[in-house]
Amino acid sequence: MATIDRVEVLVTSPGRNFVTLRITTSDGVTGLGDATLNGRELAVAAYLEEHLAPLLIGRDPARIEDTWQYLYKGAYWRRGPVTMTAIAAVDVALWDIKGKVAGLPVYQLLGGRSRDGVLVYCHASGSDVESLLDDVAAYREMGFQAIRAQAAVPGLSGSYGVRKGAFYEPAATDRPDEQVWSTEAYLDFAPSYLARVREKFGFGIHLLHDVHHRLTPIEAARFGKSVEELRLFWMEDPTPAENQEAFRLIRQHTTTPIATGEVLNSIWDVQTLITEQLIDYVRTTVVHAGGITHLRRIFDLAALYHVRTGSHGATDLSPVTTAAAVAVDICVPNFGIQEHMGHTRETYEVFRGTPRLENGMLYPSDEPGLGIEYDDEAAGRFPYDPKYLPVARRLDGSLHDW
Ligand code: KDG
Ligand code: MG
Repeated sequence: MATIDRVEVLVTSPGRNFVTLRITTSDGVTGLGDATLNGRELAVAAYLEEHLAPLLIGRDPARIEDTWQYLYKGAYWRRGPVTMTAIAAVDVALWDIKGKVAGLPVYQLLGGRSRDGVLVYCHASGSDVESLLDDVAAYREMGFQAIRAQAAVPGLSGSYGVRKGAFYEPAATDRPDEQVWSTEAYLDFAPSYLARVREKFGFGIHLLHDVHHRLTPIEAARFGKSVEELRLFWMEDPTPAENQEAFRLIRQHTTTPIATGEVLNSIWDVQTLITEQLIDYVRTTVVHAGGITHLRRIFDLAALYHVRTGSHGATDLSPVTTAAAVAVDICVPNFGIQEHMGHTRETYEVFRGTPRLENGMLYPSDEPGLGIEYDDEAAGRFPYDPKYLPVARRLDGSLHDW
């Protein structure tokens, strides 16, 4: 029997920070898992290095489920982003190894394709409505069929999702950026620019919008109602989801589809949302929700309640997560859509072999495992660069949800 011989935690910053776990077996097979938790990277790196690596040495790499249970139940302190990201990294690395040992891509181990490709949505944004419309046009030109639209609210520095430069980079050094937010200004403005996108591009594209946890349930209900005629694919994170029951109120008032879950980490965090059919899309991801093993459990529960998948896929999730996400997405019967922002050229120098993007669809690699190689030499050129996500403050100076 092969055993786990080596566990390495690799931290690099090719355009932004990534933490990667690499497990090597006594047969010399390596597996990769993403362990990136944006703005809190080193907490997961330490969890892996100090607490999980010593437990993994000598274990059978083939026992993925048992290892998952061992790390989850063995912690005693359950759930939470740091723990679930660390467990996810181990889980994904072990699936990568299993695929390489079997000589099969991971999606074949999960049951094989249920569809030809994975529909993705990209991010269009603008500092004003005209530049948002130009950006949507550019993404249409590139072949995307589903587009998230975000524009800066006039007079506010804190509009979520507006890209600066080539890549949206929500992080600053030293201290978090302090941004200004007004719910009233947003609610007055956002429906009008979404309407402009529909006017210009019609209903032939899927149109998405991320509220980014900024509204109370009743405000979210009002927003959802005001954009019903625009037939959004979804409104994302209309209200913070720690309080799952809050979504009942939104649901009672609007038929605009609801997506949530990118900051949630376990099946228990989405249990009420799913079983009461309070959402339409669950956005938990491989990296922050316990890996392939746990995410499939969430998605299977969701399938029973007509909830489809819509996994988070921002740039702060590494190409290892993209590959693992696509392996799951291509298999599960209740797939909905996959977020895909892509990465910088430097990131692709470190992580080689990402899934193929064509006409707004991602296709998994047919290499054994996940098909991603980690280039140590390239990674060494990009040392860790501490960064924080921004915070948002209301006009009176009090903190709001960013
Ligand atoms: O690190 C935080 C980002 O991943 C998040 O703000 C991105 O909301 C996001 C999205 O939908 O991509
Ligand atoms: Mg989001």
